[in-house]
Amino acid sequence: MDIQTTWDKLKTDMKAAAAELGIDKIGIASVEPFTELKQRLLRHRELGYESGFEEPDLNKRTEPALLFDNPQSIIAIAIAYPSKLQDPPKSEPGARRGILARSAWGEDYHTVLRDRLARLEAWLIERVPSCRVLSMVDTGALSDRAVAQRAGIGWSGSNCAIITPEWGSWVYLGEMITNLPLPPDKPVTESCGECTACIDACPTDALVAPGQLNSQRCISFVTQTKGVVTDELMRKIGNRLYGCDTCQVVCPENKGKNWTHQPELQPDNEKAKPLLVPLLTIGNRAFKDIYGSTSSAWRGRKPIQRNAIIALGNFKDASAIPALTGVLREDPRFELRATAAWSLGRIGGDTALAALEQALASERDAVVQEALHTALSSLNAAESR
Ligand code: B12
Ligand code: SF4
Ligand code: SF4
Repeated sequence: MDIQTTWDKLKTDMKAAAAELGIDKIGIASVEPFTELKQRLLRHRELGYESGFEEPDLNKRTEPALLFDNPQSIIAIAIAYPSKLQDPPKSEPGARRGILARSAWGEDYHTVLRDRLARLEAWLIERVPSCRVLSMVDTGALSDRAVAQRAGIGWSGSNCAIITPEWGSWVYLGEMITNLPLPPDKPVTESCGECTACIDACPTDALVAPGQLNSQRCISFVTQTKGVVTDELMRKIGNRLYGCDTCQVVCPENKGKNWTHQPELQPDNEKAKPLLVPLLTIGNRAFKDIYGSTSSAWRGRKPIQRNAIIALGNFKDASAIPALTGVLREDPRFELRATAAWSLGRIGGDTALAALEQALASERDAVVQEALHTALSSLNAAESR
């Protein structure tokens, strides 16, 4: 067998072994620098569209040779995840619930993909003992989507997601740079065509053009921040506690697609759609016990608690007033007190008004004082109308 045939055969065998390794799709990308992506990332930065969660070094992001000695190919993988809850609990008056994005259902996908990449590495080393690899998922320097696109995993959708012809966009992505000269795959030829459903459905117009996201306006990003959110964005967060799936839910390529075969990724309804009020007072330890194994915990409990407060305001459910008043009086974190003031103002009514006035008498933090004044003036204006 000539050398080329050897690597072709290894690639074919590896793809045939994918399912047994727990991997849903494998593609091979070349290690050429991602030159166009670099220009794109530069422009993205200039426009202020970055989230701040990306690797800041654009050379490292786009040149595999800076990350690995003498790279020869990149193996990209995709793992499909569920998009539907079975018999989800209802969100009802007096028992309102929030929702975690699908990417936070089940066990943390970083753990699951690292496990699959480790299995693939063992499989490769068994066949090629001199094989070297560098694996990454999400937190690595490379753009997982750009690698997946080049490797033929899927196309880059107008909602920014990699959309696979087989699994839709409900896939997590990971990759390994290797010293094996595996022949590259071709990018897929499908595209979004004339569709604009995701751009039309985005609640904040964060998709400023097809495939171009202003992260600062993306609800997924906002739910992962720790500070006080603007009135406009709080209203648009709805009851999302972590992440946002709207631009994928509306995508026709995802219609009817719900993947239940990856055991670790299956959701627990009570975690995916939790009651809001208990989240307001959850302690650090309990939070870690419940959410520590999911991908929603990486920023700690504060963003999720803040989002739970926002959700209660958006539901305008008066039964949440005592719990929100408790936050306003007792929570040591000013961001949560300011958000509780907003929520009480949004719910309105005499009890909420009294709680806001009482808090103003003792509040010492300037940000919370301002939130209290804003909430009170909007309530007073509503009353005099
Ligand atoms: C930072 C980040 C975010 C930020 C910014 C997202 C963004 N769109 O840039 C925030 C917090 C908002 C976010 C949200 C989400 N994220 Co995120 N995120 C990342 C991270 C760490 C880096 C992304 C990045 O560099 N963005 C900068 C943009 C400019 O580059 P890019 O998207 O990587 O590359 C594409 C563009 O440059 C484009 N492009 C290049 N040239 C050109 C030219 C033209 C003309 C056009 C139109 C496009 C184009 O094509 C590239 C490939 O698609 C990656 C992991 C990683 N290391 O790559 C995960 C990742 C992209 N996230 C992921 C997920 C699942 C999500 C959410 C769905 C989570 C949720 N449910 O809330 C949302 C989706 C939001 C959205 N519509 O994109 C997955 C995506 C899986 C998939 N099927 O695509 C990734 C790959 C993590 C993983 N390993 O699975 N995320
Ligand atoms: S994740 Fe939500 S906010 Fe972000 S682009 Fe998609 S629909 Fe818009
Ligand atoms: S909703 Fe339409 S435009 Fe958006 S990603 Fe899906 S197919 Fe593409």
